[in-house]
Amino acid sequence: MKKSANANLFAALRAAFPADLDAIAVETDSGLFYSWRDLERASAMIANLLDALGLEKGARIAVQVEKSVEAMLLYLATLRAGYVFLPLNTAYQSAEIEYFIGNAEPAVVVCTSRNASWVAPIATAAGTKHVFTLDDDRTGSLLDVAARCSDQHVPAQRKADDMAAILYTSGTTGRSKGAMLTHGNLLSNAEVLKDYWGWTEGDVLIHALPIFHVHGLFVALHGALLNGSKILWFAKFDPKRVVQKLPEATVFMGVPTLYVRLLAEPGLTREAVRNMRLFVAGSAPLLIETFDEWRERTGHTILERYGMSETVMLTSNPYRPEQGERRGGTVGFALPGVQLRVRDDSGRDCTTGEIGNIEVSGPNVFAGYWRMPEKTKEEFTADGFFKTGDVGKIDGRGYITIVGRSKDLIISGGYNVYPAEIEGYINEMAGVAESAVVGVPHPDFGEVGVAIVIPKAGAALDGDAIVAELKSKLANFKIPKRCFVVPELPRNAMGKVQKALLRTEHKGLFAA
Ligand code: MLC
Ligand code: AMP
Repeated sequence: MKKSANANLFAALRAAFPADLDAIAVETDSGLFYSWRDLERASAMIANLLDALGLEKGARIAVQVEKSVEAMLLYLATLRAGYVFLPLNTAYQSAEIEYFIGNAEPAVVVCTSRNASWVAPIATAAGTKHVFTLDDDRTGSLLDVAARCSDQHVPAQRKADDMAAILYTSGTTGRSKGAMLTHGNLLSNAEVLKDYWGWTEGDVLIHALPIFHVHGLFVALHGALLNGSKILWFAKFDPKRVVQKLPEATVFMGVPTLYVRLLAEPGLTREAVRNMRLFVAGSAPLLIETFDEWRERTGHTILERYGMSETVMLTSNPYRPEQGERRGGTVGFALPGVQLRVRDDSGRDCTTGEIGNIEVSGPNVFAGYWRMPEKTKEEFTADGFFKTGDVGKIDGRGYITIVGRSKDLIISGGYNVYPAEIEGYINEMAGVAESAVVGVPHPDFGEVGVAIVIPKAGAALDGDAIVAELKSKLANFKIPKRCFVVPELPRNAMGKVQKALLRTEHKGLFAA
């Protein structure tokens, strides 16, 4: 009987490596060079390490490490061996990590040696059998053990609907949920983007995003790998150094904050971008001012696209002029294979230009939330569309504009911050009666959180002290940039806090 083709995403990425395996695949900002052969061999060695652990199918490999090529190789190795990659933001602190590890029950946890003293006990308590360290200077127990493994490995046979990764996201409500993405979700999206964005021979990608979220881990990385393209790798986004490397690159991807910071660099000139083919922005709304200024400065029109952890990429402005112009303030058209509709709260399709809830379906849409069948059910319509929690409209030419969110979410520098989570922490503090966290405009991060706190009768609270206490508990990007202590919050007739009024009151706090 004919064996069915292997739908393992790694197999597809590997098949796209160039014939010359000694060509440079990755050049890092610290001066290291990795050939395609290096990627092939090192991912095989780590995959063999994982295989030797005798893990069960579907085992999760949770990873909280600094960005490095070795961390990327661990991702590739996890796919290759057929396990499930679970990336965690390096900013997460112990309470956050405890939740993710407790919920996902990973078989393997990989952390930095600096954090091992507190991550390892959390992992052990959750039943994790194997804890490794991996640092961003090519050291750690993971590499020590992998160095003794074979550099030959046949990718595990996987079906398109087998799970490849879990990304934690708060979705529309409540505690973080693990979005289960399959090999098929990721590969179908990567293939569509390869074609839609015109990836071509000779492309070189500047990779300056973190690799624990969709944008850096999937969109940017898969884009380059599936095209056999060289990557100029930045462990951390540094606008000056990115500008210096622009002449060697053709493709750049960033959240809007990266574009704002690049525009502040005098070195960003038409000459610097002379070889560039494509600038992609997404993960948060790109201000029209940034879009316009970029075009004026560089002669390039940023291509804005829209996606989510649960769906990878959903829409994109056109790449080819014959498909239409790239329109600032819009996220373009639904990608090929994606069905996107806008409906009102009663489920009626909105008319052209009418604002409603964005719902989507397609091969890119995730398999559900990890161990939360009820939640998963709630987030899908009866006819199988995923409710994004984003609110938008479609114009007469089919361009989609996101006008807001029905989910109470702040997007700060491309990271999601859930007010309910921050409010929960503030409300537990001594002397606090109640709090509200709202997003306000910020010139660098696009939007940042501001906390408004009511004290209990007789309690004396200090906003700065509240911020300081939050810093000891939560990832830094979630910390409200300001905290006000006030006697009361504005409420409607039902007693519900009117966050819109708070947003209006504080919208000028960080005016540029
Ligand atoms: C850092 N800080 C932030 C922040 N990042 N504050 C608010 N929002 C953020 N995003 C704060 C820190 O708390 C710290 O404050 C100070 O800035 C310096 O920290 P840093 O780590 O040195 O910051 P920096 O390196 O400048 O980081 C900024 C950044 C980073 C923009 C480079 O946030 C980033 O890489 N963002 C990209 C996120 C991303 O990849 N999103 C994609 C999600 S996928 P203090 O007070 O402690 O000093 C997705 C789907 C899709 O959304 O469609 O793509
Ligand atoms: P995440 O859960 O981190 O994947 O974030 C997904 C959310 O980011 C989406 O639901 C949108 O609210 C937002 N988002 C992504 N891209 C864009 C964009 N181009 N414009 C506006 N919002 C965006």
